[in-house]
Amino acid sequence: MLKNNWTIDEIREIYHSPILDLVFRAASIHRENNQIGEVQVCTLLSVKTGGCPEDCSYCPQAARYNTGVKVHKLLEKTEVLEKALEAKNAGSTRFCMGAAWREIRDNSDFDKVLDMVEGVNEMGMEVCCTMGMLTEEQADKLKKAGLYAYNHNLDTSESYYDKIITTRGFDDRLETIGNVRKAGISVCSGGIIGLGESHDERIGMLYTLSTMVEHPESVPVNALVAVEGTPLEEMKRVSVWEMVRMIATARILMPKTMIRLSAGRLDMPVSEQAFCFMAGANSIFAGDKLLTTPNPTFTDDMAMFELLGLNPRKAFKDSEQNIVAV
Ligand code: SAM
Ligand code: DTB
Ligand code: SF4
Repeated sequence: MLKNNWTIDEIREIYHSPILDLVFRAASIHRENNQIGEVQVCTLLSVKTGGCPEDCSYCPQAARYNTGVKVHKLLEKTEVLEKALEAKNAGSTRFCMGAAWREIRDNSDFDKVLDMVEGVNEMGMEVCCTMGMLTEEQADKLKKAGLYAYNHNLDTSESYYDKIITTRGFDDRLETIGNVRKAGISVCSGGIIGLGESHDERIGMLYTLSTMVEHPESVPVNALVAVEGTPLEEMKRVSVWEMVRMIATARILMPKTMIRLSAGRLDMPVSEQAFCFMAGANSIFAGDKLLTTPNPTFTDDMAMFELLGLNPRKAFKDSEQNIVAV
């Protein structure tokens, strides 16, 4: 049974339990609820990079920081479909397009995005977008075009939010997530650790996610990639134990959700990543680039899958909708 009335105290107790007990409990729950060894492979593509008006202190794409990212306007559909096919041929089943926008606007760029979504869906991949805030009507249009999932991270807890971002509020995030849900699109929402937040703030973020009326279908757990030029450039890399604690707690709270070991894998040896899979992670971003920062190569990841006996998850397993002949 899924539970969405977790209390902060219950979550705190789980989160602070001895690490081996925590991992054992999470691994047991993972086995009872999911196909063991199955890992969803997603690929990201930044379809519009940099120049974002927001002030998210972790983000290399905010226009106000000097980070040297190569800014470009919205890519053409043909280029996007080429990249999606490349990802599909490499074994990826979900393709996520990111745009450095504060919000989606009703303009010709949005029409182009709808076209891209349609194209990728026709290729038989789960299509995901992460493009900032959106309205109910925009979510409906994306759904009609074939969008499978929308990524919109809480990023951090409600209490720490204004230390990290001032150009929007935590409630704006919840509103967009609500619009995605109403349109019948799969919700992908998680956050970042290593922003200087306390344990209680990590617990607070997990509380918001796990007490949603429906748990998000996927929860990315990112380790901050500290990028030169951002206000958080000096932050220390989080330890594997912090990632494991976060992943294991998320797995216990949300047994059926895909928990994605997201940004930060480049610096993690296979042994550390194995611990995260043991703790319940069952999804990764593959391909040598995340949005703007490097990630392990497909070849390295396939070698890791072979070594750990992991198998890529098939597309559309949770839904009979959107299936197209391929
Ligand atoms: N602009 C949209 C938004 O903010 O929702 C979508 C793109 S934004 C780059 C997507 C997500 O990337 C953010 O919510 C954040 O969790 C993650 N992200 C950005 N910079 C990061 C970094 N340096 N380290 C880890 N995750 C990061
Ligand atoms: C998510 O939670 N992590 C991904 C994806 N969703 C969009 C993005 C990570 C970005 C890391 C920094 C970069 O490459 O620009
Ligand atoms: Fe813009 Fe998203 Fe980066 Fe924030 S995280 S600066 S909204 S691209």
